[in-house]
Amino acid sequence: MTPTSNSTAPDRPANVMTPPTAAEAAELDALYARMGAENMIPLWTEIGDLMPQTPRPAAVPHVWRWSTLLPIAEDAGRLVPVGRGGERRAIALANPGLGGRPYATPTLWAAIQYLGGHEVAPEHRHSQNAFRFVVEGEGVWTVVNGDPVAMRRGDFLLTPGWNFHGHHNETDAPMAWIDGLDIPFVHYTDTTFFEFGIDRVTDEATPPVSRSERLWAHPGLRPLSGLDDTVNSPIAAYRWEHTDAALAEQLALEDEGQPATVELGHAAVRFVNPTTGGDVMPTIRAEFHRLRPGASTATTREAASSVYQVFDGEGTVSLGGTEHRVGTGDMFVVPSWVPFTAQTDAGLDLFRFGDQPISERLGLARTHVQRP
Ligand code: GTQ
Ligand code: FE2
Repeated sequence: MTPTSNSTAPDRPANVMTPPTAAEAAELDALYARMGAENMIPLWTEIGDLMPQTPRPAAVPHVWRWSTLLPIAEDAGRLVPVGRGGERRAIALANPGLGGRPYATPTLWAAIQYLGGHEVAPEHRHSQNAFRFVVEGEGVWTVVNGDPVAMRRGDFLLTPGWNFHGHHNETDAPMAWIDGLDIPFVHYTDTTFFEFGIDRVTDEATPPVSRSERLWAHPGLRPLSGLDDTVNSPIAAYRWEHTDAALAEQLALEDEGQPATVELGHAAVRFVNPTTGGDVMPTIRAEFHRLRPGASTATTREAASSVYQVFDGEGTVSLGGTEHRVGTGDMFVVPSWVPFTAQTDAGLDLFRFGDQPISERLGLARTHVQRP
């Protein structure tokens, strides 16, 4: 390994050095050979890659169309059984910059999961935090720690780490949804544990509302039996009717001249843990954004990565300066520090999740907002 001067640090000034003599060059080569033999690497050959002035993600912006994702999931539904071993018929969105790993970003897994009529995905538990988001369909109950949670369009459902969970489809019709997990982060930190549960789900009842929601999902009301803060939100399902109403009211208040939106024509909410007011889980942030017809967002860069799914409407997103038309179900990735803008003529509802809680908790968060 012979370093060429500054080849990995193009944005730094070149070191001013007198060129080595032939004898010094030979000594240097020998020194680098010794380092290599002793499993040592000098900082000065690596610094441009390890410590650039701003993030240089390997992950790239990328769009996956729902019209591509769903038929592939449907064919997997015909050809691939779901059950113990493979555990889930989930197909990951693999970022083309991440070397063929099933990772949407360096920290986040995003997948489409498919469960045919009357199929059961058996219970298991793992360290990884997970959520589900439903862009269309219903009829599956996810059973989290023995609590059956109905899944319907627009719902955001939590499966925090180490809770047993399985899914069962009570209808004749198949259902697809998206999963988000911190699989890459947990893999990188070597903190993964996994256990099988029973081969079906512990409670096959199909209540419209989970026990968790009956206890926790009343606005502003905390049960006195639950006064200890928990790192994960105790709310198993954030229902679409609440999300939709919250967004609609922000825009209605804006129409009435009240300050309510995050920027003009842009309503937004964050899903939060009611015990802390912070993010729903320690590694994953989730939000819902609504742009009214004709609205556009500021251009934002964050030292964190995000995945979006269009829930409704149509619009144009700009990812690192490249524009993409997106519509219902389409998914896209915004890697760290890539400028992101959204604009819509028809109106656009966006579900978004990201790893911001990690950088924020560790003091690494940075955001740059540029208004036109
Ligand atoms: O539904 O339990 O997409 O464990 C990846 C891992 C879904 C799940 C995924 C999982 C699950
Ligand atoms: Fe799981």
